[in-house]
Amino acid sequence: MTYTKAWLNYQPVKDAPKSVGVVLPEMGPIAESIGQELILACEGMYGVTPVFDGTAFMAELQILFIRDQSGDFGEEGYRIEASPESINIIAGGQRGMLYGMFRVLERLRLRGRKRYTIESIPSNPFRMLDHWDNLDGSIERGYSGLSFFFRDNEMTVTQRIRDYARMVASIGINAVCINNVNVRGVAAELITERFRKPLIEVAEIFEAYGIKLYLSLNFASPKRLGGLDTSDPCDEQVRAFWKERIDDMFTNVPNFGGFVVKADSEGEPGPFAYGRTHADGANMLAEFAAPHGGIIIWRCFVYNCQQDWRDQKTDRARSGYDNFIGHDGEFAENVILQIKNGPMDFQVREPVHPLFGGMKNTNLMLEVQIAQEYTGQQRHVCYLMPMFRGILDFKTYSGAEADTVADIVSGRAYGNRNCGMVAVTNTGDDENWTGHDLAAANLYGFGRLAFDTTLSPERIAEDWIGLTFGTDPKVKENVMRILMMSWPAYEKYTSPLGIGWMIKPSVHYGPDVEGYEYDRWGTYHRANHMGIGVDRTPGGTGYTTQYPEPLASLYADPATCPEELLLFFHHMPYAHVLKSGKTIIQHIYDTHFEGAEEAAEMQKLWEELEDLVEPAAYARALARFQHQTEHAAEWRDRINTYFHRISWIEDEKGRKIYD
Ligand code: GCV
Repeated sequence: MTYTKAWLNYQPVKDAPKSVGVVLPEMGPIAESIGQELILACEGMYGVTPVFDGTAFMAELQILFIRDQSGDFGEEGYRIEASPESINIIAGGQRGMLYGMFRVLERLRLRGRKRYTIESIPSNPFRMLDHWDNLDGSIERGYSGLSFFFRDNEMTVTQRIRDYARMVASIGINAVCINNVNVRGVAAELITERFRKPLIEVAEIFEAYGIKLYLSLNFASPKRLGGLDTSDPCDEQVRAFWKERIDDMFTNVPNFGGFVVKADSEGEPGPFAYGRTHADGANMLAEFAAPHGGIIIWRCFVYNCQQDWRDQKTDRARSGYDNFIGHDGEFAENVILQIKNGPMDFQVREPVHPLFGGMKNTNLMLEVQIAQEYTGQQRHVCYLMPMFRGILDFKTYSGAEADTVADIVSGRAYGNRNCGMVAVTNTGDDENWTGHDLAAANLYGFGRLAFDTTLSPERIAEDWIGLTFGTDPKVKENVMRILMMSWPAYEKYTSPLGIGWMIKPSVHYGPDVEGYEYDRWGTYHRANHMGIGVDRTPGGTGYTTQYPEPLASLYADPATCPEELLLFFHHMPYAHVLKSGKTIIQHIYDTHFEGAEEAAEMQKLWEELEDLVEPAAYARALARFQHQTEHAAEWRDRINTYFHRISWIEDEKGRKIYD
């Protein structure tokens, strides 16, 4: 299948030098990738093949790689000193050179040959992508085609994996887990001989781009693969099973990073079945991975998914914190806890997960989802960098001098070495990689933001637009407007004021206000004829008490609770007046009309680019914008009708609401 080059699309540029010389005094797979990329880029941009020999210094443009011995840049940082004639990329290791080179190529494409100096050291040690790819080729919550790692219970090793590795290395990703955290059926056998050969091939491709290969494992493997009658992490035979498997994987698969584990979560097996804690489970695996420098990434997405909707005390939002906080400090140094950004599940708006401020003596990783499971599934545009920016900037009040989420997950706040950011990725084998062409902005953006957590969403979008669509000012203006209005618009026409859900069960797409209301998943809005929202104050589920002060009090009082989260924390009457002067019900009507209009406006902004964007990309995205406009109107009408019917309160503006 053919596929686009996304943002690595090296189109001819204006100020092309007639010759390019490269001095790269390095050997090995990463150095080779650097050389190959420079050839590709210079041929595409300038129509010249760079020389790598002694004549390099005579070229009109020279690119020099210099190894820095000071240690200041670590393995991954770099300094670029550029002028129109020569560019020095100074780094402490080859990964730094690789990242520096990609930044140089971006600048050459976006701004031409200029004089500048940049220094960059990644904010986060781990910058990871998690694939939820299944062995049969399907992708759980995947909205851009099938897997390019697996098909028909086999691994596929193709050029596409190399191009994927190039793409994600260009944004600084250094770890990728290739299989779904729900490890079902034959996927459990990825840690056996059966998949060894293709796994080594993928690991080697990744290695050439500075990416460690990770696998999700099934905690019940001792029973399922080893024929034991238990998977108790404290059982000697179970320990022996894991030691043998883990030694084998690290010894025989080069560039292997470790494992991701979803345990005791949504039906996946875990230590609870044996009366053991998550620390027992994670540390046992970590003990065997440690001699190899391996990492165990343990997910905190643990909650009761068999809840009774009548039970108003049990609160899914509480569960991550309740299950893990008591184990702070117990996890081994090579365990990283992977925590979703919010306490529920990647909704369009959630408070920041209280574990970020809570677990000070544990390595933590922020998990976000660019697959847009609940934010339009790559059919609606929803540029998520503004949301991620807000999460990273959130002050946890956990006590350290610098204690935002960015400070914590970078390791700065509490001196942790193993930590970072991970995204559930949005790639598949679709022609454009990400289903919606504009969804690639989330992939690109996540990598850039994980590498440099100080970047603004606008700055990232500007770079992505230029690299993907070229530098036409109208394209830049319109696509920027679309991206920046997209998350607020999506929030407006879907569920209001932080309450979340209201989507069709299972598929998680399209409006269904009561879809999850009487279900077992702990996802309720509790709307009745008087009001809506979940009381999570001390008088309700008590979730607010999981935050330190002043956050606990701030959230517990409707007068100080940030309004965009009001219904997440409080059950409020429809007649409650917001700071805008509007009642909640009027806010619901207004935002739904506005959001649907904004969806139509985004379509219009795209249509203005008909002759300015490559025709195939234009057509692909246009079809999605048309769907989004219609679907946003459906959301508007369903939500407004529902609340009109149960509240009996009229829209002040007398607009059309169906009854
Ligand atoms: C991989 C949500 C999704 C599931 C996913 C789960 C998780 O519940 O709907 O498909 O499972 O999150 O993060 O493990």
